[in-house]
Amino acid sequence: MYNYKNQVQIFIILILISSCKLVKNKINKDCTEPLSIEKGNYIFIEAESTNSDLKNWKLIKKSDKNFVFGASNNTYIEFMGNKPITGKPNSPLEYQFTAPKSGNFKLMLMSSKRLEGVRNDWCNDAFVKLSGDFQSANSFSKEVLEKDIKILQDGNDETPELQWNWASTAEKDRHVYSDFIYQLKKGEKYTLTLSGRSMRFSIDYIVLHDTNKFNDHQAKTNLQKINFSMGKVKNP
Ligand SMILES: [Ca+2]
Ligand SMILES: [Ca+2]
Repeated sequence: MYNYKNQVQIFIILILISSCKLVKNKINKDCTEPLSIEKGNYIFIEAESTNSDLKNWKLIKKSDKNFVFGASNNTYIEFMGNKPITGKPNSPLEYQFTAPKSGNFKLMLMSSKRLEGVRNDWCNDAFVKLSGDFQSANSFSKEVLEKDIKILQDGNDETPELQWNWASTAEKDRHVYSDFIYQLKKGEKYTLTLSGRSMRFSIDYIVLHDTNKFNDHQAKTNLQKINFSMGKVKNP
């Protein structure tokens, strides 16, 4: 009798496991099919996957005391040079990528700030520049986009610390805000350079999305779904 009950329990557990798997696969399918990275609507780069010397950027992993939960690949980089308020471009990191198709692509960073008691608008920015055969698709000239421009968290002082938030706002002149949109050519190689500005600013991944395909809100929502479905971001 005891053995029989055990067998029934095992059977029920097996059914539960297999049904969970079905549900999981279905969710993955729903999330990835209409918005796959392969279709070339996104260029996705882990911030930690650079061949450059990290210098003042620190690699942060799950075992680190200050790890901010939810990072893609469970790894990200935190800038530890300059000061929490600001500084000159420091510790440049290079990322090479090939445009999957011709079109206008907008740059966004998944980012986090660690204030340790300083003001809300500190620890929240970096610098970016792009080189290669591109044209500007926003208000900046190509020459401006080829030099370091400050990129800060969307919402500036309103974003909560120790959480992942988008950074896609450009600030070239004080309090004049724009974004980073590049007109890329299919098959061309580009180099994006990310440099530190304020201390304790972290970057998890870099993404460029096709602006003709998605607006900002759609791109942001889709990307978070893709990350979960591909297992890049782990649940607690
Ligand atoms: Ca700032
Ligand atoms: Ca990452």
